[in-house]
Amino acid sequence: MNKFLKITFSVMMVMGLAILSSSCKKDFDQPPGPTDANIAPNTTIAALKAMHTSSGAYDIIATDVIISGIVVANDKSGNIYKQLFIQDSTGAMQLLLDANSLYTSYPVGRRVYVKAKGLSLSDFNGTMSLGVKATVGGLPSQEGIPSNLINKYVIGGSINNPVVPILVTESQLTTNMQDRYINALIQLNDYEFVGTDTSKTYSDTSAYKATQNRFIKPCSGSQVTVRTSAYANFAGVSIPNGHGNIVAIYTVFGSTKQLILRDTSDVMFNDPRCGAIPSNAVILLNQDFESQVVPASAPYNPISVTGWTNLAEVGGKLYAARTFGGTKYAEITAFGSAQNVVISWLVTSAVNLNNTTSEVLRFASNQGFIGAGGSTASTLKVLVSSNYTGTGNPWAAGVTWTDITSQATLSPGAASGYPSSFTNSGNVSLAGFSGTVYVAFKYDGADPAGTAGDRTSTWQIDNIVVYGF
Ligand SMILES: [Ca+2]
Repeated sequence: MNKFLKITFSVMMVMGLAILSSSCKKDFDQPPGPTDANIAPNTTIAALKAMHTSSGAYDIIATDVIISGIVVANDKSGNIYKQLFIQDSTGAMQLLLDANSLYTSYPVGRRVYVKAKGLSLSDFNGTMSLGVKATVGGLPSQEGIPSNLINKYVIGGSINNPVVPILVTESQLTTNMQDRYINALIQLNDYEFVGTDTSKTYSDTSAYKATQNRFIKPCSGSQVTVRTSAYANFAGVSIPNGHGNIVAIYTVFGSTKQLILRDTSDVMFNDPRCGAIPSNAVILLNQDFESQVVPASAPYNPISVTGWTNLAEVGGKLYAARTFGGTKYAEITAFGSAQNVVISWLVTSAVNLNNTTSEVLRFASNQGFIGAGGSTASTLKVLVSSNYTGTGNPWAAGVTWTDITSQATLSPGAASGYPSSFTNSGNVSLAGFSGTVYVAFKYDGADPAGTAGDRTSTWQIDNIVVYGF
């Protein structure tokens, strides 16, 4: 048997088995679903997209191009209108069809074949679509395939094909028109809606029916637009306040990355927000400094918390209890000290890591007045010790500290004044430590004569939390 016959024979065997098994499984109450058409796609979606290289152009497909893909999004919720999004292993495409209730014929998971000859490949600000070129108001326009012609170009195949969103990071999503993720069903993990959006609904519920942009962001990183039509049946649903994963169709509008939701079930924001403590966590340390006494004006009190150490190694400056914007915090600065070296320590009370696992440290910091003429070298270090005893000089010989600063996100600082808000550190793992530990915030600054040697940043530290599970 030559190779071709062998393959043909084995394919026939498999087909025979498939027919046998399906005839066994499918009883009279289960009519057979639609099957794939006897059409051979000859072009990948990536290859089709490569035929459109000039943004705004209308490329009429002149040859017998046939693509095939699985429907990943349709008009079921009303957020998508007269469009289908189909995807193969190379890319994704938006089909413009001038008809309503497309989801009844083209459910998510259905394979479709598109005979593209005669259709127009164009883009709207970088998001490509396949439709027909028409003239609207005397100008060329990319329009939907007329409803009476849809069956000529779009042929439905098998249903219930698996649809798995492609897990990506925001940096993988580009605004290049050929980007393989444009029009595709993608997933971004660990996002949440920005705080100002959590009191809103997904879209406009007024009579104006204006499409709305909302914004999601990771705990640290850039935000991404979630764009929702006021005609979506979830336009009036409240934006969720949690954190988690999101599935959406990725589109671009010029240089803007836009996500289009299929439905609210694509937004799996069920975890506590960035900076919030998980509900199942065991709190091992929690200090917000709200019990500190802060006079209306200087002199301010040094931070004083039972079990904590607040000591000046060099320069005589202590962490002070201060308040601004409705919260109290610990503040340290070399500014105005006239000292060549200012080293100060704020050490927490003992943290017992014996009864938990996967411990995490979080805190918030704010850095002001970096000073234009001075050094930008970091003036704050975050340290952990397993052999500090909780009393005495933390800098004493024999006391060892592990520098974990690089694991934390610190306030970027401002040359003059302060950033608009505190910066959350993110999760700093303490899982590598065991027994009883202490966490230290070590300030290392200077304010000598002149400005060249200035290291005068003012650091404000708040909401120091350690938890485990
Ligand atoms: Ca506070």
